[in-house]
Amino acid sequence: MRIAEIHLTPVAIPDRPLLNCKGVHQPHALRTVIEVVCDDGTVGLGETYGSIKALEGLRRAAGALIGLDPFHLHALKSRVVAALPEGGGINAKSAVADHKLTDVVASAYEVACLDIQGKSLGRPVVDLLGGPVRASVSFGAYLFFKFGAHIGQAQDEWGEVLTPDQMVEEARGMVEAHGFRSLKLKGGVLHPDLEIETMLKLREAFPGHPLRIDPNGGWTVETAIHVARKLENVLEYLEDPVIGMDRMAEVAAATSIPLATNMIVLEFDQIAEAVRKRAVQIVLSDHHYWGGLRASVQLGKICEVLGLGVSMHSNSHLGITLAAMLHTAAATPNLSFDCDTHYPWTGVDVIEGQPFSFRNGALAVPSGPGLGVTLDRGRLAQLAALYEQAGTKERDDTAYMKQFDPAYERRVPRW
Ligand code: GKR
Ligand code: MG
Repeated sequence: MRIAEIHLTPVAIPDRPLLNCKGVHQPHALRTVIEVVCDDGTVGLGETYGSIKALEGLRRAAGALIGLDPFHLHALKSRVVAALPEGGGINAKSAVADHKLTDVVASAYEVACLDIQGKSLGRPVVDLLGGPVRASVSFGAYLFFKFGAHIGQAQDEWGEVLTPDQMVEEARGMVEAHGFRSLKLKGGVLHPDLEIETMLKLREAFPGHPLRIDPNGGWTVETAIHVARKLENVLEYLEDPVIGMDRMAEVAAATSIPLATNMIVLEFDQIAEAVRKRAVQIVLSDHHYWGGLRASVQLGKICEVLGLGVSMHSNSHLGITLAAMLHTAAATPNLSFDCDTHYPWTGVDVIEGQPFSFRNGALAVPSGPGLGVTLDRGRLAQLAALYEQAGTKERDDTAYMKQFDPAYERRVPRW
């Protein structure tokens, strides 16, 4: 069995005006849907970022993968590395952390190859990762402050969320609709004292629900320590309060709240320094940039050995990514926190049938062969057409924020 063709389809997903420390989500989030077709007709699916750099990297590596045995995943990685000799970072200039292009590209194709392997063996991907340690995976509510509407559009069903009380209502909506337990607030948006008040109100409204806040490095060390003192017995973990290993270590030394990250430990090479400096206690895995599903499971093992916890990061995504996250989470024994997902904000999908529906905040691991999801060509065509119409080719939350507020400036840290 050999790879015969690769099809890459950039798509746009309607998104809400969700706020973070760098600005606001644009009307569309971008993704790329990957189809790897083998000479026997088996098709493997993948999904990754939709930025120009991701797309170009995927395109350039595609030619090098024709003829590859989809079971030969080490060869896949070396072919990708050889096809992209300059490697380079993948994220837009306005992002606050960067990922290696070669890891992102290899990961996207690895997922598709694992889908092919599973389909040809008649086994779910989780069985290729060591088999499931859990039949379902729990997710948390991803709470965002938000504007009520995109520029020129009517208010969306969530309305404006810019105060602590409005955030409690957003959380209530998420919990009632999906049964989530953990509640994660995207912070770094309002003044830190208002975000402290928000967390305290969430604690009051949802006793017993694990709470987290993630300002994406939007705070100074001083602010982060102030927030941590106020929320000492409130948070399950504090995610990326500050940017940089040394600053994280300073905050970690000043609080008993575990610090989590998807911004300072993004690669295997960074784990040793983080441990030496006691900068983080929990690493968020994400197969899109850690190098794939197998690498994410390996990350879990390394964290276990080093006494670090593991949680799972998310960006805006579709059901192919969600299926890949489910198989990975199910095969990571020490993933002991509810995973992040933006899926409830997404509202559309490219897979056949009903979109994934959370039950008590959890999703069953798909049991069909491979990833267990099938591409709906009609839906793919619609979102591909939207990509062409939308005209957005890069995520830039800061530029879009400037359209709401021309005086807005990107400042990390802001508070
Ligand atoms: O979607 O605004 C967002 C998030 O801030 C996202 O870009 C981050 O990558 O969810 C992420 C995080 O946990 O840092
Ligand atoms: Mg984060």
